[in-house]
Amino acid sequence: MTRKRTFGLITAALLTFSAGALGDTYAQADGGPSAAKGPAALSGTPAERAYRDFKDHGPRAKILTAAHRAQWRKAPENSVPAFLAAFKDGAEIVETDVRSTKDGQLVLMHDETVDRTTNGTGKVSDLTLAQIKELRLKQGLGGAQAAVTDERVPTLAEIMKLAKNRGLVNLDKGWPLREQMYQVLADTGTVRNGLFKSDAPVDQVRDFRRKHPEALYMHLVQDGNIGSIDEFGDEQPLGYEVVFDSAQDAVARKPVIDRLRSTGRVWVNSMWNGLADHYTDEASLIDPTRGWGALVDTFGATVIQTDNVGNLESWLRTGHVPQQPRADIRIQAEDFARGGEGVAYHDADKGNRESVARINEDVDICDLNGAVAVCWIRGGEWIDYAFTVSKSGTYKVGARVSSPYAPAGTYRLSFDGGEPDRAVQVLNTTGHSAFFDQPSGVSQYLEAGSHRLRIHLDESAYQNFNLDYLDLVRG
Ligand SMILES: [Ca+2]
Ligand SMILES: [Ca+2]
Ligand SMILES: [Ca+2]
Repeated sequence: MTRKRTFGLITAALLTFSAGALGDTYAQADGGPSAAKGPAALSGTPAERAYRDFKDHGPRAKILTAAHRAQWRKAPENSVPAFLAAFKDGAEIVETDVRSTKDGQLVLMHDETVDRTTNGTGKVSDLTLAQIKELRLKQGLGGAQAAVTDERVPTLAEIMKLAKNRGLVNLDKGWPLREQMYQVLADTGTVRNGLFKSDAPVDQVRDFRRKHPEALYMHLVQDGNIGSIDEFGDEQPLGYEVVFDSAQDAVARKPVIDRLRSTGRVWVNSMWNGLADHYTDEASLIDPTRGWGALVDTFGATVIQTDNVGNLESWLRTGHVPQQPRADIRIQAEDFARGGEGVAYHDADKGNRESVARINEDVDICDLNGAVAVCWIRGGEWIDYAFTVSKSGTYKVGARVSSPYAPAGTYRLSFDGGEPDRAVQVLNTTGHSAFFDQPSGVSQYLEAGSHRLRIHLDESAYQNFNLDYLDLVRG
């Protein structure tokens, strides 16, 4: 059973066997790993369907995808192409951040300053719209060494027009500007596309909602303001964004989640550790039951906010997270060969700095929001991997890496004790937790059987990246 986009009578018939009430978990009785997708509302634009789906919180409500700061894996965060890509990749909701310029115009910018994400500097509130429009956005999540693109900072009005037929926009950071935001939605005919959110005092929220009953509103709740659920009384919001740094938090307990689900959507965030304990995107890529599966089955999530729209959508539709790109052989960086220092690896400093795995060995292994990776990579180090080839052939090698630096590092590969191949430059990915697959350009013919691969970190090069895994793809 898929979780998303279920069509047709056969699906509808199967769903009649689904559990109507919440049992011990939120799983439905369809044999699938988790809650099934209800039949999607098929009529209207994607935005109209998202609007109806968001207001549906029944036991068969479709699980919705929210793209955090838009699809920044394909375009700068909070940029026009990142919004287009997020909706195209299947997100029903795109989360964004609204701020006011010096001359009172609403623009999309996560940080208080433009420093991280653009080629400019200064506070948004100290710059006019014209000045901000002069700036260019940086790739991905930005950062000091990220490449500058041709994209510009969008206004809220520009993005709402873009979203009008495509989906919902979650307006984060903008609560103090709510009246002005509402006016932009009214002016652009997109009141049904804007999803307001805050953790403001309940009285303040109630005033806003009574004044604008058409506005979609979701409340952010964690243990510190759990009392707001009672305070809303019979004027419950359409959903709650539930934040719990530990599964032991009161707000994450089943009676609370059951109650929230009975009145609206339960929105949970999987971008990094601490938003929903350790149930993250990266953990989901290793095993969905360590992330999204648990969020749905144990914590009642009916909206998941993610930095991995493509993989979440795939999991919701098929129950699987695809290998991207497809790999014939995947060698996890932390699964290095046995034998210790000087035999299986050379590491620059004694001890395993983060000790996430192989704690008695010197190769440094980190948990980067759920990704288990070799970290603290330094020039002169090398690591061996033993692996088995089942089909002889020529294999192309790629690596899943992360780094906020440019250059990020240089490595060479050698097979079975041979000479190291060409130097491969690791490219900036705009964050330590922003992993991307990067081809190495190295191809190697390998006979079926056992092999050994060594990654050499050039002594003379700047080395500051993290290695999740190496992929071998047969050509
Ligand atoms: Ca070490
Ligand atoms: Ca090291
Ligand atoms: Ca790994």
